[in-house]
Amino acid sequence: MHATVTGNKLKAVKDLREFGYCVLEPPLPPHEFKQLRNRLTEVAEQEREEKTAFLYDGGNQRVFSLLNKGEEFERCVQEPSTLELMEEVLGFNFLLSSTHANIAGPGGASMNVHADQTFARPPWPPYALVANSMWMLDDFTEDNGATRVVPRSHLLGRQPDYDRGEGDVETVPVCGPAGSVMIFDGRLWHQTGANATDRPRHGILNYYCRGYVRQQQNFFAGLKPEVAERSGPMMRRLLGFENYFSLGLSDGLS
Ligand SMILES: O=C(O)CCC(=O)C(=O)O
Repeated sequence: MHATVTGNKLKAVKDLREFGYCVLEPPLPPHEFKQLRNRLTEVAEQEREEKTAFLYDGGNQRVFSLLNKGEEFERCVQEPSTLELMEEVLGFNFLLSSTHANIAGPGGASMNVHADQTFARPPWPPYALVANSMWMLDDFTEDNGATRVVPRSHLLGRQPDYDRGEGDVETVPVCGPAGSVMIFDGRLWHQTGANATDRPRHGILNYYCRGYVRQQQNFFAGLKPEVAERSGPMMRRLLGFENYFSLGLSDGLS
């Protein structure tokens, strides 16, 4: 049994707990989704043309620091239905850890199986420290490199042990129509699939963490000032400009 695409929050929460991931029906209206996808493909192409693109694994491309690259991405990281599910996994006042795109290009290889909380030394606590979301900007299929997961592996509470052959564990592709979003627990074992088609598979990874975990991206150092300046209360909270209990204070004040 695997998680299936759903528009029902209760089922999504149940899938997250049971399988370590859930797949949401497209949360954005079509015109907003189109803007998001267009902007990502435009930025990715520009970085390839300018020779600043981060290319790897025989055809794949990462596009980092999306918040500096278009307001479409600011809206995406704040999409309410995905944030509601993040709160289920990460609790009160979680943060945005990073946002970037992973494009599985034609001929791109699959990635090592891993969980996303590598920074945490074992033993892991019996809950996720981080959680990720994969925004499917194209139909995700087994052939074009849909993210592959090991359902229920979040319950193991550890990284795969390559010395015990767990790098070759069986994974299943998480497929969905363009616009769908997979939310997954930071302990879930997963990998990018190999893209055997002649078209790129575009995905955006909005990655979040508990309010007391260090963010992957240092927004205080790297965010364009105008993005911070125009951000509303939710964005400021996600970026880490608010306190979390006694953490993140300024001159002892929240
Ligand atoms: O692109 C994907 O399908 C997954 C990417 C991933 O696992 C990662 O970036 O850590």
